[in-house]
Amino acid sequence: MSNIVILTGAGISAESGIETFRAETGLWAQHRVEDVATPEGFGRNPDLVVDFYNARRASAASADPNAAHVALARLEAEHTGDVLLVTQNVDDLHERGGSQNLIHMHGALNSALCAVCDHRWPAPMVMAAGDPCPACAAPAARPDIVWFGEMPYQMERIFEAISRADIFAAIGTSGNVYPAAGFVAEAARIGAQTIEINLEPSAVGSQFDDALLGPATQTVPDWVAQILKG
Ligand code: BJW
Repeated sequence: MSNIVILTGAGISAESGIETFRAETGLWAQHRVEDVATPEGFGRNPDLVVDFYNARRASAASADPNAAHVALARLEAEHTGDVLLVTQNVDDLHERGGSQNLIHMHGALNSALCAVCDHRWPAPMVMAAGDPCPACAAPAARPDIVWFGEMPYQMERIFEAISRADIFAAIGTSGNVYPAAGFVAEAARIGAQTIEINLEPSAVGSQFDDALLGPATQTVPDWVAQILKG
């Protein structure tokens, strides 16, 4: 009975039509990171940041989970050990694909956060900067997203799961953003088998034991079938 921790990134949602960040024509080629994905950018121009996430929320709502999302839900349902899915993605395609044991370490588009009292509530499709918080009434609504310089969510729970992992897989992530890019080193340190599933080797690709290269909608169902066969 093996315990599995899976890290996913933008590449798993690419074939659902959601843009990745670091592709040649990806989100970071269209927007300055400092403007839309830092607390300082939000402080300077909250409308710009809220509009960026409103557009991404609309894009996610019109996308459907693909065969890779569904395969990971099947793994969670059928595998006899623990399966924890840690996603850097802010879309909800894993949930809609059927995954339940899931951590959104970089936040979620469908959640709003009060910058004053930390209350969370379901984000409307179109947020406005300065929407009032339903708990404390401060005009301080912000997207519930982890920007650069902020602490990713549920790190203790993630590292605890990695400390018990027999298998660690990273799917569709470029290995450029920490602490997520450091999970493979931690998993290797405790002796887990590590595998990278991606179109091409990532920035930390050399740290994995194995690689499965190709589009996630093909490689992930194949990998899941192999694990479930035992
Ligand atoms: C396919 C495919 C297909 C495509 N099939 N594959 C040095 C060490 C440690 C930390 C730092 C450091 N220097 C600076 C830092 C801090 C900083 C950081 O990492 N900066 C780097 C730029 C160096 N990190 C932070 O600030 C984080 N907080 C933090 O560190 O707090 C302190 C702390 C330390 C230690 C422990 C705990 C806490 C916060 C990071 C927040 C990231 N935020 C963003 C934006 C917000 C969310 C959003 O708007 O969606 O999150 S940045 C962006 O990058 C987004 C993503 O989640 C993240 C990762 O991107 P991802 O998913 O990898 O996408 P891409 O586009 O890069 O790659 C796609 C991949 O898919 C590619 O490999 C393709 O090949 C592949 N692919 N099609 C299979 N069909």
